[in-house]
Amino acid sequence: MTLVIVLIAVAAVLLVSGGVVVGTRSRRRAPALPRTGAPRPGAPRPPTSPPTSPPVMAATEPETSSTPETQTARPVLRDRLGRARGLLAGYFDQVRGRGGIDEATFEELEEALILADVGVSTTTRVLGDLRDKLRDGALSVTDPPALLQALQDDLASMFEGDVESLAYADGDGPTVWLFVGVNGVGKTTTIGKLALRETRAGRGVVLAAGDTFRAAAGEQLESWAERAGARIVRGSDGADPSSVIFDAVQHAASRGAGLVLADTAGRLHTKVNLMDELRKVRRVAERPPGQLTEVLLVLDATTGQNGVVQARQFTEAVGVTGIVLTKLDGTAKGGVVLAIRSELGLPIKLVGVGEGPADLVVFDPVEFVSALFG
Ligand SMILES: Nc1nc2c(ncn2[C@@H]2O[C@H](COP(=O)(O)OP(=O)(O)O)[C@@H](O)[C@H]2O)c(=O)[nH]1
Ligand SMILES: [Mg+2]
Repeated sequence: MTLVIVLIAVAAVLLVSGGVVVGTRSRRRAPALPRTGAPRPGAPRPPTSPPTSPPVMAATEPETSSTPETQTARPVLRDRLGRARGLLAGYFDQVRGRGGIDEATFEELEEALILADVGVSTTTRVLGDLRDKLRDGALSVTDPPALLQALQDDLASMFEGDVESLAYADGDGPTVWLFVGVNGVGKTTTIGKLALRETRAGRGVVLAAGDTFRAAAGEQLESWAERAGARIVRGSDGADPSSVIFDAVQHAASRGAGLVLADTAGRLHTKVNLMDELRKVRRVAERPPGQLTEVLLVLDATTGQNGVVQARQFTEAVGVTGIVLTKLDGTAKGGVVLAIRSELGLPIKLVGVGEGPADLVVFDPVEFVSALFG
């Protein structure tokens, strides 16, 4: 009799877990389950069991206490772009100080934009257009401040038509946002900040710890899950990243969580392997019930033009829907935003301007360009 009761109890525990390796870092903690290797997505799987207990909604409740995480004041872009503005300000002051507009004015502007990492081809094109407009009368300005204003308007207009908001799926399945990018650019941090934003908006969020290459990556994501009150699905170190993402989607679907934020590794043994792995991850993330609506390439603004090269590689491999540009607070090379937009045609969806939980802002081109111009 005792043996029968024990067997029933064990079966109940297995049903509740559904075979998914889950940790929840809500303030009201759900029972932690041991971490094991996750099965590969191709392997035969038991049917997903319906939850036999009410979903743990504590993980997705918006927070009400006054913890540092609840300090949501949006950082002022102008303050955070101090370095980039500082670089340009010297040049712009010089331009403003001139009596009129001549070839030297354009040379100064060219030098400033290239130093700010706008890139040679974008700089040449933008200044070329401005020169043409002046020559054929489409633009009639005679004083340097008006020329600077025209340049500012032209730069902001490069972003016209961009869809900057992140897309949610229409149907029932959980929305999946996949984050890709090389090591150290800020993928995990960005996911953490977004998890906080989305749980606060009332969404059920599941984080998929798809960077199984480094043990620390999973732990880092776990601490963000804890801050955000999101759930997390992890595999064992070195596990197949696709299987972790597969399990996270299943877990979200079975718990009725609307959003999966999928982390990935930025480095494997060779670059070819990474791109192959990411293609596979993408295929798995697209499988129903998951609905992949965003593949976000995270780029570190401090690496400047190198970001343009990375963006080409990732776009060819996995099809990127938008860019998250991080560390704009720490660089004078903020102009790389313009190079990325004009050379790749990809929308910049979010920018990171610090390491804190609120330091992620929706990209606003007009605000951005005017912050650069002083
Ligand atoms: N200053 C600054 N640091 C950032 C930003 N985003 C990420 N970081 C830092 O960059 C480092 C690498 O971030 P991480 O998320 O681990 O990168 P990952 O390897 O792509 O996942 C960490 O020290 C982060 O705190 C940002 O917008 N500004
Ligand atoms: Mg990471």
